Amino acid sequence: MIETVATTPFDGQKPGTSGLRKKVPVFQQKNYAENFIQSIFDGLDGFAGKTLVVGGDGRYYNREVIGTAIRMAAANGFGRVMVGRDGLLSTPAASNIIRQYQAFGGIVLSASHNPGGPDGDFGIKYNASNGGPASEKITDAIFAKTKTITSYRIERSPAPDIGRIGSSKLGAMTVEVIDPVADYAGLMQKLFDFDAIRALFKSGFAMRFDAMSAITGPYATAILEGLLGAAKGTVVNGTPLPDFGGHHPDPNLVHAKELYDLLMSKDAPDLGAASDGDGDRNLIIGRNQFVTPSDSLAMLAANARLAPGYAKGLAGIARSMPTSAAADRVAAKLGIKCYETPTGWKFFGNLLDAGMATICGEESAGTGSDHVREKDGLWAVLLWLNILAKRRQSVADIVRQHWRDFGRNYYSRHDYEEVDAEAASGLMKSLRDRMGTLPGSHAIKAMDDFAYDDPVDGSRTEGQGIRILFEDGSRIVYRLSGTGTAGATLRVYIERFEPDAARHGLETQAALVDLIALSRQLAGIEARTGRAQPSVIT
Ligand code: VG1
Ligand code: CO
Repeated sequence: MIETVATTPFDGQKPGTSGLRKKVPVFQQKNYAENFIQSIFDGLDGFAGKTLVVGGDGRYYNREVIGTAIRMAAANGFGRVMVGRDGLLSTPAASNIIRQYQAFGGIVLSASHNPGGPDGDFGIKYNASNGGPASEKITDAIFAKTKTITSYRIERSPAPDIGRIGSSKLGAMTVEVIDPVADYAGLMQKLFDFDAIRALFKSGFAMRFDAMSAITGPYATAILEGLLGAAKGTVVNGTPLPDFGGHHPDPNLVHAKELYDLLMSKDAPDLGAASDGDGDRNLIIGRNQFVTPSDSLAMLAANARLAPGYAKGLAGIARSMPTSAAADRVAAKLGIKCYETPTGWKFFGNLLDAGMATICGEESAGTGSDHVREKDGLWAVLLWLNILAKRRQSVADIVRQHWRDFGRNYYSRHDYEEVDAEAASGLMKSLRDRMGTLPGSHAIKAMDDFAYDDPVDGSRTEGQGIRILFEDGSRIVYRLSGTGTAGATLRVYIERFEPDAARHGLETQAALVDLIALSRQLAGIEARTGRAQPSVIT
C-alpha cells in the first residue's frame, strides 16, 4: 500500500560538491531524508517502470535510509531497485552497476571521507544514467523541490531482507539484491593485465592495502588477495564498520599515518595504498616514496598504455583546476588535450561521455577513467600495480624518472578546517576585491576567480576558486570546501614548477616555503580566522 505523508520543507538541503552532506542527527530528524529523496524523484522525469540502483558505504544510518529509499522508489513508480547486499556498494561500483544494467540512475548513500558514527556525517547523492554524479542542472532542480515539498510517497510494507542475494517484490516493484563486488571485479579484469600482476606478486612483491574499515575492504580482499594472489593479510582494516573504527576514512598523510610510517620504515613493503569511506579515493605510497595525487594522475596517464584497457592510448586528460599542472605536461608530450574543470567529479562527466577525455583526476586523491563516471580508488591502485608489473621498477624509480622527463611540480594543499563561516567568506571576498590591484606586486602576473565553460553543453560555472598566478608559473589557489558539515573549510593550494633535476630532492613544504608564507600573508589568514597553521597538510 502506498502512503502519502504530509511534510514541510527543511532549510539548507542544497547538494554541495558531491551530494547533500550533514551530521547524522540532522538526517535523523523526522522526514529529513524522506524529503530529500522525494525531492530527487520530483526533480527527475520519466523513470516510471525503470531501474534505480541503491547502495552506500555502510556507514552509520546506511541501513535505515536504504530501506526508506527502496520503499519510496516503489511508491514513486520505479520498476526495479538493484541494491548491494547489506546495502553496500562503493561509489565506483554503484557507477558501474548503473551503466552495466542501463539503470535510470542511482542513489548513493555516503559522506565519503568524512567520519561516521552517531555523531559523524551522512550523505545522499543522486547519479544519473551515465553513472556519474548529477549535473548542476539536476542538483539545482532537486534543491528547488526541497524548498516547496508538501508530501512524500512511501510504500507502507517494510523493505525486503537485503542481507541475501536474490529477487523479491515490494508492491509492484522488483527488489534485486546483488553481490556488490562481482560486476566490479569483472570490469577490472577487462582493464588490467591480471596475469602480469599475479606474476608480480608471485615474485615476492609485497603490498599493504589499508581499507580504513570502510567500503573497499570486500573489494580489495576479493581482487588483491583472491584474484591476484597477494599474500593473506595484504588488506588491513578490511571489514566495513559503521563508524570506521572511530577513524577518519580519509586516505591522506594525516589519517593514514600508520601506513605512511610503515612505508618509510626499514620493513616497508613495495607498495602501500589506501582508499576512503566510499571507495573513490586512493593513496599511493612506494617504499620511501610518497606519490602526491597530482603526480599520480600524471604518472598514470604517462604509463596507461601498459594496461590492456588503455593500450590504444588516451583521448585526452582532464584535471580539476586546483590539481597541479603535472598532467598538462604529460598531455603536451602525448599530443592530447588537457581540460581544466572546477572541483568535483560531476564536471568530468560530459568530457568522458563525449570521448574527449579518458583519464581524469583531482588533487584530493581522486583518479579515474572512462570505465565508470566516478573516481575509483581501487582502479588507481590496480593501474599502478599493472604499471609496476610491466616496468619492474620501484615506485621511487618511476617517480624520479618521471620528474627527470617532465620536471617536478612541487605541490601541497593546506586546509583550515571548521573555521568561522563568516570569517571564511570575508577572506574570499577581500581577495576578490583586490583582484585588480594585487597583480604587479609580489611577482604576481594575474589573478582571477575561476570560471568554467563546459565545451560539451556550453554551460558556464562561476566562482570556482581564486587563482593567483605568478610570473614563474607558480600558483596559489583559494577556495571553500563544498563537502564539510561544520563551519567552513578553507583550502589553499600551492604549486611551484621545478625543471632542474638537481633540485628535485627537496622536501615539499621546504620547496614551497616562500609561497606558503605568501599564501597566509596575502589572504590575512591568521588575522581573519585566528589560525596560524592549517589543520591538515596534504
Ligand atoms: C572535496 C575535494 C574534491 C572531491 C570532493 C568529493 O571537495 O576537494 O576534489 O571531488 O571532495 O570527494 P571539497 O568541496 O570539500 O573541496 V569524496 O571522495 O568526498 O566524494
Ligand atoms: Co569518496
